[in-house]
Amino acid sequence: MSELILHHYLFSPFSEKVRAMLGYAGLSWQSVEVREMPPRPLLAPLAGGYRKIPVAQIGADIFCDTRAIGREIARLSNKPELAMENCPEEVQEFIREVDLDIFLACIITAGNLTLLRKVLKESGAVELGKLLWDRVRMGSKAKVKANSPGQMKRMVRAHLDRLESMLANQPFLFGDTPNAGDFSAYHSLWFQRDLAEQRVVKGYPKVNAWLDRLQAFGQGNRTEISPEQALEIARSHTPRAVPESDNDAELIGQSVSIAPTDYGREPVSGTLVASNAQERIIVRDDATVGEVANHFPSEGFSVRQ
Ligand SMILES: N[C@@H](CCC(=O)N[C@@H](CS)C(=O)NCC(=O)O)C(=O)O
Repeated sequence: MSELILHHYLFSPFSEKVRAMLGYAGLSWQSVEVREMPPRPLLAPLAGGYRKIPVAQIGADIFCDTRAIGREIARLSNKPELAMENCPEEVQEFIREVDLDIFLACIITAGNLTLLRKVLKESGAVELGKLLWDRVRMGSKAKVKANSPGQMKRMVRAHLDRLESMLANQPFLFGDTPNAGDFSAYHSLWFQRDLAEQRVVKGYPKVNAWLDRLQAFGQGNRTEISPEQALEIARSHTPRAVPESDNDAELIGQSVSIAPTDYGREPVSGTLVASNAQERIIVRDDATVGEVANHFPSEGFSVRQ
């Protein structure tokens, strides 16, 4: 069993990205299911204010954002292609686009009765109402490029056309085996095809076969644990040694806040202990779990003293 604990929920596309990576990586992992929106009082001591899901935990180290999580899965499984920075620049550029603009276009245009019914069945009417309100509020505070519904539908179709041609002569987007780019493109289309059961993906046979191929890897070997157990694991560990820093020299050892720059921009505060091209790490002393380290990708996050 790897020590990786994933804090996630069923309907979260980015959680599905990580579950699929864990399947490809063939890892055993521990699962803590969380609510679809804050407050999440049993995750807060670990996430420290970061509101996005999923979050991964290894002992007292907490990985915020699927890029930071992908790097850990790559390390644990010895599959370097799951870490974005190990992929060619062309793939990294593709990931930047599909993990934000294409993701938002897929999610927003997927909304339909089928999806609402599924969330209603899973969570009940009150939670569904709160969830819709939460997402409207989160959207109103976001700093992302606004596209009209018509533009977003065209973006989804153009994206599907592009994937269909990328898959013309190969089983995965960039060759014979998947890499981080495949998983970044996978989760938004899983939401469209498998959750919302939107028909648009059905018109793309190669994309459908590729989604099936990724799903055939499974989701690794999952064991449920309680949020209290995850907290106890953090409490009984100390953060691991940090890597060399070659960025933010003036901020190392200082009290800083780190926040995503796009949406869900709630900051996490702590002492900056490492900063390099891939990640920034802060250490926090939490009243419930003691010292924990939060890892964030350097790209897509801002740091403030
Ligand atoms: N860049 C983030 C995006 C994560 C994200 O947008 N997650 C969505 C769920 S799929 C989220 O946090 N929604 C708000 C929430 O669940 O509170 C990552 O790669 O992890």
